Amino acid sequence: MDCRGLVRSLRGFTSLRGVRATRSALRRRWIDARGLPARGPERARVPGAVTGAEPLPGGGIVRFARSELRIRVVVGGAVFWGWDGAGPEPSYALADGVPAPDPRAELEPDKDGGWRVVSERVTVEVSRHGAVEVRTPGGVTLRRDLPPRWWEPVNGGPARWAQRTEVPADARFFGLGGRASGPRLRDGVYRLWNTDPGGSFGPDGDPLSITMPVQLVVADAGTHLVFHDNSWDGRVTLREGEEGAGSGHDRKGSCEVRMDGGPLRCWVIVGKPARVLSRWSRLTGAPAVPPSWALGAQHARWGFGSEAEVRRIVAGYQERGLPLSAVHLDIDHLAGHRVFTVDRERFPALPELADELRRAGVRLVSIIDPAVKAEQGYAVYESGRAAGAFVRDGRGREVRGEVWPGQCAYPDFTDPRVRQWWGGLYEERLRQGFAGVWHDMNEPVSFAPFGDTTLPRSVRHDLDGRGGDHREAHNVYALAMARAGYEGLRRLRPDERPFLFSRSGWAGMQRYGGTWSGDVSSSWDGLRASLSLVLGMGLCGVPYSGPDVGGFGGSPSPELYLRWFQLAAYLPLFRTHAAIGAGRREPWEFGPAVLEHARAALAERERLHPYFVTLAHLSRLTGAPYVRPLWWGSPDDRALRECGDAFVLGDALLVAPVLERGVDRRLVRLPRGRWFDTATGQGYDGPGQVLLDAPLSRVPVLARAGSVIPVRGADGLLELEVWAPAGGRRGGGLVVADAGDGWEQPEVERYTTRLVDGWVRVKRLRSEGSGPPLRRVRVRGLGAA
Ligand code: NBV
Repeated sequence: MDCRGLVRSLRGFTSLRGVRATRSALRRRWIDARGLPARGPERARVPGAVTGAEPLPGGGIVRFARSELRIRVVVGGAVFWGWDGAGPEPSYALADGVPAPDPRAELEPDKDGGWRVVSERVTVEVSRHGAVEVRTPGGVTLRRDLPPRWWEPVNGGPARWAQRTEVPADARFFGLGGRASGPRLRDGVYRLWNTDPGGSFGPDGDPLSITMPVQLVVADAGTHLVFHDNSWDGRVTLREGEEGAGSGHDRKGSCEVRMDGGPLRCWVIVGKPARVLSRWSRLTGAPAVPPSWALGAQHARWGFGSEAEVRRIVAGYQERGLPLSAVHLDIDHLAGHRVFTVDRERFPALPELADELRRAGVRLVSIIDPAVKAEQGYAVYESGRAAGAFVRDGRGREVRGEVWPGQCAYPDFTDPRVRQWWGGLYEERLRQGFAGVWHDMNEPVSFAPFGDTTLPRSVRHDLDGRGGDHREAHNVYALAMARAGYEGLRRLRPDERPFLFSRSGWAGMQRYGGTWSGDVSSSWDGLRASLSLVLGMGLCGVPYSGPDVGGFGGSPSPELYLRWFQLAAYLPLFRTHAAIGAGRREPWEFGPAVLEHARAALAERERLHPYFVTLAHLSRLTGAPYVRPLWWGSPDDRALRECGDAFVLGDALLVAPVLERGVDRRLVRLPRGRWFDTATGQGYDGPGQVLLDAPLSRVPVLARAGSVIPVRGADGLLELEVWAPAGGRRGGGLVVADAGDGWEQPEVERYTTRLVDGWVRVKRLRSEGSGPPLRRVRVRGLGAA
């Protein structure tokens, strides 16, 4: 662990808290020993031979000797299939139920005794023994799922299952939630069980707080997303293929998903990355658009400790003319760490402080942990108990865990009544003047010196009326908490978009907000890991995220801090944060040179604010993440698939952060097309690699020729930065102007660009009504002309 400070601050953990955590861990064991009988002997099963089929709208049911497979292509082209009678619902991931079946997709027999469903974008071929192959309309195989296997306990109980899949030899895997070792997921086993990293993690940290059975598979043959809609504990084993260098002996890539229970069902979406993400967001919900202030620079710290310290930090930004849009208060502002309370000695007048900051353009954001101190007389606990809100064991007794406030009870967010109750509690946060919330410790965590740091697996959950236990509810706990918080905020303050981001979550969490890296280590490895997390989450449909700038627990060197700052200035959530006892994170604490370079990064972030607003809205409309891997527009460029040290921000910018110590130049891989170094104006043609200067003062950022980037002009008005298109080519871009923090959906302005006789012609496509005002245009990339 790189964080001596953190260790120092947690020393208490080894004493009283340690004893209590040990007791809690023993209790967990005991509860599970009684609540979850040993599995006993199991019987293995495979589907067996095909026996018949029944067409239904969008597909049908194929029957086998020992199972059946239900296939349905839905409008928009996503394909669902489920074994053993599994349908697409109930599902925590789906936003608005199941889309209608595609009436043109039909189940038909094939010549080998199997069946297939042919649709406009994809063909699903089912073999006689239950292998399922997904092909492009041109007949190229994207994936082949071998017949699944089940292991059923002879004495009843959930069946485990395994599903092995072959993919083309050149395929690369991405996603699976937030993975620190990515963005490209190399050979290995990835667990599906949301887990608190316990204060620090680097690239080896796995699993982390957000695991999702969502993979993006990118190959020459095409890109597809596969989602195993199952929230149980599981493991995904990935093995990349190998090409036989023209010998014809390729080794295919493979993926095996093994789950401890729950349905064997999945969704597959095929197409270009942009299309795949657009369908995925239609299925699981449009990403929430953060209020526009949440796209500015934010500062957090565990351990401000007092109102005076908050004022000191804000004044530090103001005196130096550094923009700051929000300050986040961590658990140290709570009374004894109790959720929905305030420590009145340290924070005697929070609403007044919030008001004062707000007038200076700075919002307050509050941490919210799910665990409620189990203490008589504590209003939140009492009201929760009265509402029957807390999880119980199989014998009906409230289950306790150990977290910051001491012994705690855990709301069952999978119960709609509990979500309603919990959402109402946010009223207190609004009264204190908070403008947004930050959900933490919601994997959920219960401290334990051994075993799992979470609730016993046997505790009961409502699961929206179906009933079940923590084995199924664990991974969706934070998702359901986010729903409770988001819906509560919408009810309480209907005119403003909620700002919520959450450490843990699951597929669909983007409907309620974003996430952040969690406790990434203050090291160069941690810096790399933090980019991997943002890219991976974006590909799973969660576009708003960012790291703790400087890492969570340690004291970054000035250089590391600066490089982190420069990276995060181009990420959706731009927030400095640190643990109690860790080193400083204010830009002025690292010497005058770092301050000036950080100032430049902040100024650029401010200038790009309209671009971030545009990307946030486009994300809502199209599902495309703001931050995308380099292969986003050219998934067939194999070199780009390997590249995890740069990204494209929207369509227009390519950002190449410095992720290594002592570097002042770096290689940058370019996708096809012409790119301008925004610092020098020099143009380069991709695909290929260029060596660019990366002095301490900046990281390389390139603009795509022909692009239109909305920026904030010197007078604060939105203007268009237009990069000259290459001769004979057209360019263009979309702009969505900031319409405040309410629900108004601003118009999408569409621009095209063209080079005509050495002039750049920028055209706005006609819009309905009077349209937005004319925009000032600044052209770059024309050299001296
Ligand atoms: O609330 C304290 C921290 C918080 O600062 C951090 O951002 C979270 O990821 N929290 C974890 C709990 C303590 C972890 C050691």
